[in-house]
Amino acid sequence: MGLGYIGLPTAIVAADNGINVIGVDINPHVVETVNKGQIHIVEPGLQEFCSRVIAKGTLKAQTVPEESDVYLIVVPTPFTGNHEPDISYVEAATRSVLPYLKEGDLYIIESTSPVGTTDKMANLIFSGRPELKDKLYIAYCPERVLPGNVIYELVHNDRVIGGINEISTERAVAFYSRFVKGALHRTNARTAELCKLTENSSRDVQIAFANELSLICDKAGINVWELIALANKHPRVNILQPGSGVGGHCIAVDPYFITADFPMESRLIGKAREVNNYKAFWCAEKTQSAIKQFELEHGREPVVALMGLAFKPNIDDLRESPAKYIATKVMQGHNNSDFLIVEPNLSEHKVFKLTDYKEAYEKADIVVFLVAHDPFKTLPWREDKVILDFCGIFKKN
Ligand code: SAJ
Repeated sequence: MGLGYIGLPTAIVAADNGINVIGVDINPHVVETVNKGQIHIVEPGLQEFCSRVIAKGTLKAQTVPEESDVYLIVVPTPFTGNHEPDISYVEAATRSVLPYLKEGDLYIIESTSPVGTTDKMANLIFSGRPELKDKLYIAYCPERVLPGNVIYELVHNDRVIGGINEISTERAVAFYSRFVKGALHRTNARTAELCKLTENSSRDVQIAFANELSLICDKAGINVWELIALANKHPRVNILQPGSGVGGHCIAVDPYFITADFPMESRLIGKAREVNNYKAFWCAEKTQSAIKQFELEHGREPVVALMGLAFKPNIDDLRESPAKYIATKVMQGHNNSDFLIVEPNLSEHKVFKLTDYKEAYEKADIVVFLVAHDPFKTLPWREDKVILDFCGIFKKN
C-alpha cells in the first residue's frame, strides 16, 4: 500500500525475488507509470529494475487492493502545522485493506510512525473485523534506506522487526528473509517504532552539535572545519559536518514524532530541532548583512549567487530544504535580477530561474554556498569576491 520513495523500491525488490506483488497507490498516474515499467521518483538504477519485474509479471500496480497474504503499509506520515504526527494515511490504507483480510494474513506497517501506532491499527482492524481477533499477524518494520542508494540498502541493511506478539514477529521475519540479506533483529512493535525515530533523532542531534560549533567558531574567528577535523582525531570523537540547516523528509521531521508525545522528556531532541532550524535562519541573516555591507561600501546593489537549492549534496530533492528557505528569505524585498540561483542537479524550477554554476560564480559579487554539491568543489577560491561558505566548499579558506 503506497508506491512512493520506499514503497515502490520495496515492491520492485520483493517482486524480483519471486514474490507476486500488487502495488497499490491512490494516484492513477503512479499506477499507470509503474505498469508501463517506468518510475515517477528519482532513484538511480530503479528504472531498469522496474521494467524487468513488470516484464516478468511479478509486479502489477492498481489503485485498489485485492485479496493477498501479506499487506505492507508504506504510506507517508507527515506532520501538521503544530508539529504533530498525522497518521491519517496509515489509517486510510488500513481501512482499505480491511475487507480483504482473512485468517493467517500478515499485516506490516513500514511508515515512520509515532509510538503506539501498530497497536492502534491492530485495534482498528479487530474492531472492523472482530472475527479475525488473534487470527492475524501484525508487525512494525521501519525502513532505513538512504535516498540515492535505495536498491543496495533495501537488501543489505539490517532491519528491526517488532510484532504485537512473538508469533507476529516471527512471521514478519520469515517474510523479510525472502529478500533482505541484512540481519533481521527481533523486538516488539513499540520498540521498533521508537527505534526508527531514535535513529533519525540521533543524527539530528549530532548535526545540531556541529551547527552549534559553527556559530561559536564564527564569533570566535576560528575555522570550524579545521576544528572538527582536529577534534575527530580523538579516538572516541566523531563530529558531523555543519551546513545551512537540516532538511529532507526524514531527519527534519521524525524527531517531532518524539517531541509531540514526550514533550517534557525530549528536551535535547527538541533543542536540536531548534538549533538546526535556527542555522538556516542565521545563514539568511548573514547573507542579508553581507548584501547591506556591500551596498554601503560600493554604493550599488551586489550581484549575489546562491549556490544550491537541494536539501543535501548531489541530489535534486528540494523537500524541506534549508537552502530553498534561505534563497526565498534573502530574495524578499530585493530585485530578483540581482540574484543568480544555481542548482546543478535540476534543469529548471518553476519558481527560481536557474543559472549555470560557473557563470554565476564568475558574475557574482557575493557568492553564498548553501549545499556542498561536488561540482562546486572544482571552483577556484577568489579573493576578489565576498564568499559565504556555509557548507565547507573551501574548508581551508
Ligand atoms: N547533514 C548535515 N551534516 C551532516 C550530515 C547531514 O548538515 O554531517 C544534513 C544534510 O545536508 C541534509 C540532512 O542533514 O539536509 C539530512 O541528510 P542525511 O543524509 O543525513 O539523511 P536523509 O534524510 O537523506 O536520510 C536519513 C537517513 N537516516 C540516518 O542516516 C540516521 C536514512 O538512513 C533514513 O532511511 C532516512 O533518513 C529516512 O527515510 O528516515
